[in-house]
Amino acid sequence: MRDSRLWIGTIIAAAAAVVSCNAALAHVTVQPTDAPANSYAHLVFTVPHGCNGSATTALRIKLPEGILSAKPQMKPGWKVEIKSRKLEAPVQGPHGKSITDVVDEVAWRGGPLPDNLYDTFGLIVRLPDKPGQSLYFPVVQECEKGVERWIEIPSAGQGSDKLEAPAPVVHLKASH
Ligand SMILES: [Cu+2]
Repeated sequence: MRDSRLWIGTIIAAAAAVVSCNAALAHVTVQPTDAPANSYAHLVFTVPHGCNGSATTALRIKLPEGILSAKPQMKPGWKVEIKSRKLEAPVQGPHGKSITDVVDEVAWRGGPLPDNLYDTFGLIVRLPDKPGQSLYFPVVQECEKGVERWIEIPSAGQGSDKLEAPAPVVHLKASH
């Protein structure tokens, strides 16, 4: 009894997700969703569809506070832009050197990536030493026609699954 109700709930939730996502398969997401704090992580952002059927021509990712180094993947057919910002005060980096500037935003421009194909965009980052913290990576997807903003951040106690266009998120685990 309980199982069948759960199952129906899942179907309703899935149907709602499809509607709120313009009949899309999925959102722009990041893998892994959990990673050890204070470590290097290879993040992979997946773009599963265009903007309402229109091909993707750019993916811009805003990096959250606390990431001291970031390196985007080189992708044939895409130009990479790296915008940095100055820190208010220098901080000590992982290798003991002083860091004054960090990557603020990364953008890949090119493609176009057709709506019926997917692609992935990689980023190697140094994750902050903040176990338990959730790091949100707001993403703007630009298309030949239109734009999708994956920038919603859930309020406390709310799940990302309730949002129409959630920002990809990485949860920091205790480091070993
Ligand atoms: Cu979607």
